[in-house]
Amino acid sequence: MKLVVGIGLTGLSCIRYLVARGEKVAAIDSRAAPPELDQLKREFPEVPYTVGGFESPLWSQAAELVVSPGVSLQEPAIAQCIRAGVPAIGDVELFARVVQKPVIAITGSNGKTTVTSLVGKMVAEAGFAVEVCGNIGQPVLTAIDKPLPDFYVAELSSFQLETTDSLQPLTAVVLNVCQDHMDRYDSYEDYYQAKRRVYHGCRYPIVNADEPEIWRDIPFSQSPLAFSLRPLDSGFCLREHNGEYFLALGEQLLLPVKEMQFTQQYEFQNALAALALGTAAGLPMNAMLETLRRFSGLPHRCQAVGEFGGIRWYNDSKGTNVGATIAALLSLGAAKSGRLFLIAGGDAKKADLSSLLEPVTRFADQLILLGKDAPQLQNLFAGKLPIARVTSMQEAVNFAAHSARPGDIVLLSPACASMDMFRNYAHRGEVFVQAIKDYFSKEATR
Ligand code: UMA
Repeated sequence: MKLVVGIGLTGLSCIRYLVARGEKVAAIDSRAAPPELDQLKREFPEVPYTVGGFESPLWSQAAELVVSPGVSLQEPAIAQCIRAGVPAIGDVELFARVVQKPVIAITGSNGKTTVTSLVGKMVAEAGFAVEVCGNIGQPVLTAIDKPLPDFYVAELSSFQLETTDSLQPLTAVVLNVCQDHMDRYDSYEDYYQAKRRVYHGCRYPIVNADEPEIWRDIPFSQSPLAFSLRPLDSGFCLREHNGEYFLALGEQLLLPVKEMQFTQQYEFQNALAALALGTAAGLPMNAMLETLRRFSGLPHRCQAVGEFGGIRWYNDSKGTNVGATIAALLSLGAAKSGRLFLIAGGDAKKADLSSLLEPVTRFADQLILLGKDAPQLQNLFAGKLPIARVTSMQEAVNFAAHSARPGDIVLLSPACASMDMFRNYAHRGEVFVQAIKDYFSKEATR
């Protein structure tokens, strides 16, 4: 019997996939009410399951574990099975074993959803059929049961890569690495090594020339194609010409950055990485550049909510780690004229938050803290800038709306995961936007 660990999006997709192929399956989840339990009961009443803990006789009956990304392989029950010789794989490994079309694989600490989405659009613009899948939201095993595309574009998290051995992507990238998920890894090195697994068996590796420590010692079979924010002799880069910045391939200027809706360095990095991946996949340059001209970014990623009460509000709920929040601060902070109010906090996933100190004190004028790790942030910034502690998003927005003046900016960029207070980062972003609207609609009727 195959034991599917986790009854969320991934777990359900694994059960569907395995049952359809005649496998004997059981499921387990430590949560009392995992999100897809009702669906599991409706669709597969014959599948045995345990919820509300990992105590179960199912472990001893398992010939293989299929572990969801949200569950650590170090869970004692799982570790014990692995020690007893029971293989533990993930949904991406099942996908990798049967996938019939080239996979473009994207990982990194930040920007991976944007790059995945961009490359998906480039493939479509070039006239090919594409399935965009993985960490971005559609499980890979849901994608594999759809009509066969020409390419799969897969966003892969370090958790998914940990349980994957046979992927062999056509082209793959680790965009960048900063501290994240330290609640799941024993060290930064372990996290880093998990990310690098994306290059296993990869035909055309794409590398970030500005972070050579990620890939320098990997014995690639093909020399990698690089991207960089500095000029490169070959590879995709940012180049200045007559006072204007261009995306370029070596010396060849491709696109003035002003023709894109991207304005920030980290966004240019995403554009360059997408060009490199698309080139490795054989996409025509024109289609890729046209996609870059049109792409207007993703929701919850430093997204302008609008101007309310003369204050500009930004939703960067997807800023779930330190690197993302620093990028948001650099981008908005550098251009600000008034003050910047930063709403932060949530589950810091045991990350070292100290690298926030310099950019936050440089760009933010007021901190508004909420969530599980607000005390940790408060300790870090005590005496450095004014801090307000709140217990809900509405309270955070009310405080900002009361204290900010026309011309100021309010940025939600938590540097933390959302699950301590919200379903996910999208839910947190929606609650933020709704709280702004509620506050200002009440103001209007006053
Ligand atoms: N959980 C338990 N006990 C269990 C199983 C899960 O407590 O027995 C908890 C986990 O700790 C986690 C949550 O439940 O907090 C969800 O875990 P899951 O593995 O069931 O998640 P899925 O619903 O299958 O969603 C996963 C990805 N989530 C995670 O890796 C946490 C989704 O990425 C992804 O879109 C989906 O598979 C399809 O591939 C989301 C995410 O937050 C966006 N990813 C992290 C990130 O981007 O930082 C890695």
